[in-house]
Amino acid sequence: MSPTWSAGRFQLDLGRPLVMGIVNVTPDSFSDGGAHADPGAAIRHAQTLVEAGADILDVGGESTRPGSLPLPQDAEWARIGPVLQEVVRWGVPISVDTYKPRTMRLALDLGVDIINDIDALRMPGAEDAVASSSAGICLMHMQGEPQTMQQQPHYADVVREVGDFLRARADAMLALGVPASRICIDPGFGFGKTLGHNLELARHLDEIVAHGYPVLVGVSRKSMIGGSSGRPVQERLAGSLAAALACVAAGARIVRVHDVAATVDALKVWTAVRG
Ligand code: HH2
Repeated sequence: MSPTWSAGRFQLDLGRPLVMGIVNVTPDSFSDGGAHADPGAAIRHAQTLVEAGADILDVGGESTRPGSLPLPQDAEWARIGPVLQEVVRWGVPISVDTYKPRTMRLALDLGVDIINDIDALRMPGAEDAVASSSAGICLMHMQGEPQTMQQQPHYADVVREVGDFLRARADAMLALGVPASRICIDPGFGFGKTLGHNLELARHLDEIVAHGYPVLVGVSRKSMIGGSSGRPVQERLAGSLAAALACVAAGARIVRVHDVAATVDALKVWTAVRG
């Protein structure tokens, strides 16, 4: 039987890798800031991602790129609330990319299926906001916080430390009564990590997979793609596909991407070749 991820209204079959399409309702995201900043544009973009084959939509209202400042909760909600209200009716699993407990609660009240938290539910009130729901939970590793995380990332053993952190955060959720079937983990590529750390994590992703939770990865257009290919942010599609496939080959089950159509094609071919 293939593994599944319990996510609100959905039992997501992880027998094939799933594509999570990014909907950034932001003026300043690192690769598509301003492209879908108003609700109408974001909803149209979300529609194109669904048509391109996205299995999940991940809606976010705050850029957490290196150096970014936190956004007040009400401003975040003003951006994403109208978008969520519409997309939640489409019959597609909806994820919300937030670390703010109040945003989590409002989104869950609207019926979203997944809380995707770059802070792994560490903000006071975040665990409680999601524990009693039925939402899927993505726990991501980040060293430090976005404003300063790239200044001096440091690890003695990045793979072990990231794995231990994710394990501890998952254990904390289990202790609150959250079933393991709702939890997925993410090493957090680019969040408090040098190029060397990111590559080390990608190379040893099987050790994160071995913790037993579905693994989600977000490598799309990130600096590790630029660092390995020498390409600027708008020319990182080929590199992003290569990294996504390498992660899937190592056992990642969900890839969070900007370029859904190309990723869906790449995964279809990869799956067909693999047999
Ligand atoms: N990366 C970003 C945001 N959210 N969530 C998970 N689970 N994993 C990731 O790797 C991840 C994430 C950053 O990418 P993006 O949303 O495109 O950029 P920005 O933060 O500038 O909006």
